[in-house]
Amino acid sequence: MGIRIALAGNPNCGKTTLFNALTGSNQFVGNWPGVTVEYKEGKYKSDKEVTIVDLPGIYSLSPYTLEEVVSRNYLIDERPDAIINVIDGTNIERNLYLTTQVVELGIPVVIAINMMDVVEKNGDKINTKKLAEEIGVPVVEISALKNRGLKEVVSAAVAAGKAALPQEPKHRFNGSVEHALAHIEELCLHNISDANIQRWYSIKLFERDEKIQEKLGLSKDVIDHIEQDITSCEKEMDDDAESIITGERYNYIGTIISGCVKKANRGMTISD
Ligand code: GDP
Ligand code: K
Ligand code: MG
Repeated sequence: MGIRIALAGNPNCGKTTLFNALTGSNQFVGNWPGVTVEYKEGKYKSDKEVTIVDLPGIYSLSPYTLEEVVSRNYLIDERPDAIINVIDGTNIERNLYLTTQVVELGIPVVIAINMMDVVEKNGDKINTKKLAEEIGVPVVEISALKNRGLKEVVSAAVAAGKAALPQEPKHRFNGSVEHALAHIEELCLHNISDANIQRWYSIKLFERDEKIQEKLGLSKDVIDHIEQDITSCEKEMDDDAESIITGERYNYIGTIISGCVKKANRGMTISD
């Protein structure tokens, strides 16, 4: 049985370099249906049962760019067996914003911290063991350019994909948000076929994501009902729904970074 692994990450984190190193000349390159965004798929050089997909670079799973729409549709509709979330190790804080969202999809995730050659040259230290514990996914240090850690990261992703355990995000939002999310799930997400993705959908509905409202075919009645949950949370937290979610993600990332990343000459904190 074949395993499908998707590479997801910010633009310029090294996804295509990793994809080329893993697949060599075993590549198929085309366009995503209906759009001019490039589609790349290939077989893993060392095991033809493993298919790798290079997703367009994205900063979030919100629908603001064509790349974000293409990448998230692939992840939620095609449900790859595992995701390798490629992170630029010189820019972990910014890259983790996407990570906090990717782990909510319910698909097994492995983090590949790329550009480790540069990280080491800079003298920065990343506590990968602690990072793995905090986020709840395996973390592998790699350098796609220098061919380092590539076997390890694919092995970890194949193992995660075969185990097929639903990815459980460790992060929880403020109680008021969680209350609204639970209500939204109860209202309209209990019947979707893949239960593991309920949480991700509930967060998107909380953010008033119209593409997701449409995709789920929600009635006006249900949308109005959800709106009540959202507005009461917004009143309580005195902020708009999207800003609440974004702000809480950044707070969470801040605590992770201060415990796991130490930049040379700059003490314990990171500011890019
Ligand atoms: P993508 O946008 O995520 O597909 O990123 P690319 O694969 O196009 O890489 C962006 C840039 O980073 C290119 O100049 C790569 O050569 C470089 N790059 C990728 N991986 C590494 C790495 O491990 N170390 C170093 N030093 N550079 C890398
Ligand atoms: K690029
Ligand atoms: Mg690329």
